[in-house]
Amino acid sequence: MSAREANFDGLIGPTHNYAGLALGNVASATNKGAVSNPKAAALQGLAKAKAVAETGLVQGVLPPHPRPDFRTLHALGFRGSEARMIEQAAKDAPDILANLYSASAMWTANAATIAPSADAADGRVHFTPANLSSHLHRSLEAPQTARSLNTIFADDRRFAHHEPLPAGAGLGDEGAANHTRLHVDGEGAAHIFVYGLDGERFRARQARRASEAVARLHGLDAGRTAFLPQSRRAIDAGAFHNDVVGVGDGRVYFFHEHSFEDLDAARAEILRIAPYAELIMAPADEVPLDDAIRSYLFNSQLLTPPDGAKTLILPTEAEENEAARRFVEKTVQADNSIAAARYFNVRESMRNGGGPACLRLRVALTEDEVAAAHRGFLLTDETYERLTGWVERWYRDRIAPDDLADPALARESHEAVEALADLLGAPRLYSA
Ligand code: SUG
Repeated sequence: MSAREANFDGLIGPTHNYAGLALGNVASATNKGAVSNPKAAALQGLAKAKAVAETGLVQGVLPPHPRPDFRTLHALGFRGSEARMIEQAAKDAPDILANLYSASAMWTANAATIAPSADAADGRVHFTPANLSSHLHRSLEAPQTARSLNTIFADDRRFAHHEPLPAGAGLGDEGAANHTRLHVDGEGAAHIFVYGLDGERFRARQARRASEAVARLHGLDAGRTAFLPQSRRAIDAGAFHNDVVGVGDGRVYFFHEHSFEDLDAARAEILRIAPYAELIMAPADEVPLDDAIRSYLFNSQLLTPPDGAKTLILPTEAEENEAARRFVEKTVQADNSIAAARYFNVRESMRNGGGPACLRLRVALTEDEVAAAHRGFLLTDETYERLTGWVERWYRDRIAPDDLADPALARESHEAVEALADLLGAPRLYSA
């Protein structure tokens, strides 16, 4: 039975804010201290997910994580009532508190790496949550990500869940954002893992050894798996994950000329493991690397809806950038597999460096596997209405940096996710 791509979007959490936590992420640094709008953020994300669902593709959501993370506050020695812990952390370690408040679990392209059942040696869908060890705020995500994935994909005859890799400098794993699967019917799928090389300004976040471990765990065919270095230049320009400079779907890989350290070697390697690959490259003289990163042109979703018209789902920032917009127009008109482009406003997430592709985790599933997934997490018209109602009920429309010291924000954010667990039909989601 052939698998179809399902997208699980991160439901943006009620504490979404701009704390400038991510090194090498230009948008995060630029917007540090700005006032966020969590309500708008969540509604923007849901509207994008709904539009994808309406193309006929299976669409799900991954829930926000409880924030602030009281377990970690406790582990760091803060004691007393929750209000007291917040007050103390705001005074003694506001930087730590900001990390514990981050809604970064929204960027589910970093939640895990997935292998569809057709590609895994044991015929199950494999999941490895990312350890996200490069940043404190992101390293806190793995336990809840594992809980959420286990809740949604519970049937162990069909779904195999691995532990996140051990955290450490040589094993940083940032999940599917650095992994692309290419395939055509009747041929084995190819897996491209892109790892980072430290630049002069910024350090790499994805380690080669981590990608290799994930490929081993998932039982991928070594003859159809490639490990390619991302260019230092791209990392230094702000491409902290490879999905900022490239995206693939089916036979197509759409990428920037400066995304790989060695372009010719990368091209040859992709064509070796996927001889059918259609490589669509943006030359730097048409789209300078800085424009590609500022506009998030490549942080688009490349979708094949049931009608077959391969479509780019881009952020409005790419429409506003002349070089990016022109290249999109040219690509859609050219004789290639990309047939259409649509722009979406996910500006609140973009201001923290997360575009349409960051907000979704792709899980290719057969119909039986979709049927075995927890229904509550699939986005139907009904769940969309309930989720937007939940956001309207619980979310603030502004969070300024000082608000993180407000125990009321901590309390209402926790109450919100507890209510969500019930709404999704998974009351043990945060405790299982
Ligand atoms: O890890 N931003 C995220 C953005 C992740 C985007 N994901 C992909 N490219 N797949 C990050 O850099 C900013 C949070 C803050 O600054 O508060 C942040 O973590």
